[in-house]
Amino acid sequence: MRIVSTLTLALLVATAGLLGACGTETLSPATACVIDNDCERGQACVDGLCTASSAVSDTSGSGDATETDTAPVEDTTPEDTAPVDSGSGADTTPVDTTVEDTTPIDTTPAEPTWTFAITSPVDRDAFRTSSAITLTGQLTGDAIDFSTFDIAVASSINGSLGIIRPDAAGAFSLPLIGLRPGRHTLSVRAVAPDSLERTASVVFGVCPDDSVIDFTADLDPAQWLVRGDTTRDPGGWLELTGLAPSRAGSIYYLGDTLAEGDVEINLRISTGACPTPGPCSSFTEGADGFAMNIWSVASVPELEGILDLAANGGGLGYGVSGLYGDRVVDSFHIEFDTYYNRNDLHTDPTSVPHIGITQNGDPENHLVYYESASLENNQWHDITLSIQGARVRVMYDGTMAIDQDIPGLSFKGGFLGFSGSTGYYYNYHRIDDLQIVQSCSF
Ligand SMILES: [Ca+2]
Ligand SMILES: [Ca+2]
Ligand SMILES: [Ca+2]
Repeated sequence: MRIVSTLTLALLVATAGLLGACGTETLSPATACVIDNDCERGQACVDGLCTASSAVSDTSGSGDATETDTAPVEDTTPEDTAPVDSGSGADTTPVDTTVEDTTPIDTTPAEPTWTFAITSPVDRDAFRTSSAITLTGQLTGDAIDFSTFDIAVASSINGSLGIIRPDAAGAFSLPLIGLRPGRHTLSVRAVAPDSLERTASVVFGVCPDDSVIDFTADLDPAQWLVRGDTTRDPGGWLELTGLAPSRAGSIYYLGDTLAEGDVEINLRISTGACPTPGPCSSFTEGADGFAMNIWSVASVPELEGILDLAANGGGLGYGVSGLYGDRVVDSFHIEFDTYYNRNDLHTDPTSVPHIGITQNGDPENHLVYYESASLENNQWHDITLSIQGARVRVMYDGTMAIDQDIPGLSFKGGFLGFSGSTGYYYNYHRIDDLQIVQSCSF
């Protein structure tokens, strides 16, 4: 039985035809009314009787209609539900389940209120296996004590690298020890005490260290081509000439050739008049100097053919072109020249001992040079040669001695070795700790 509106007036009996005009409901007596609120939902008070509102203007009394709409809906709900519940229990179960299923959709996973970032390494960094590599990062969030967070670090190559804790302000760091060579994806997972977590990753490379040849062992004839007066000194370095006039010698590494393109080569050099490298009181005019040469030739016999032609003395064991010959060859030279040639076959650009860059077997054409009076002091000097495209850099005892583009330079690689010579004047000419650094980039 439908509940009649609260305003109770005398019931008037209406005709069945009038009820039909009221619309959607089953037959029931028309209700007397004064205002719309006296009527049921969907009805309006017309001429003292509740009448279906579709029969009257929708625009009338919208504020009132809202109230009348709301109340009956609440009223009718239990009435509609009750018969279903009582009629068939089996039917009600799926109805309830459907409603409950929709509830979990609202519980989306909670997002941490904090963030974090890896600050080092950065993507595409490249390291050597001997490099000190440290992971650093920072958690960020308002008024959060991060000291109880866990930071789990793992590498795609090494696996787990440990779990650390940041400081209260969220900073964390972890030395990455023992990373194996290769391309590492470092995954970092930050987990809060409430188990909410975030992850970040960085990709970088680790290259194997390039071995240093320290000449402590006897030279393997299969690995080294040794010519002239060059020997391995029992002290553990190469001696190119020995302390005597008119000497010449060279040594070339046959184990591998240098690739075309960028390269870095480290070595130590020493030239002077004392038999033991280091401080030397007997400083006199010495000569001539030595050079590191890289010849772009296809075979050892071809290399030997060039060396057969190479001029000694002022030619430092590599002069085959220009004033020293007509051999056409692609080669790169860095010379450590301690004798000022002038009005000889060629004239040096300076009277001071110098580090010079030349190419193609021509000792006269100094593309760039650096004067160094200390070059001949018998002490060890650290040399780093770096070629990147046409850019040539030479570090001399940690000082940037040469840093210059050489127009047209295109390093072709090839057989690497050293040559030295003496003349009327002479010196020891020593090489040690040779390291050829392969490119490392990711
Ligand atoms: Ca050594
Ligand atoms: Ca020179
Ligand atoms: Ca010279």
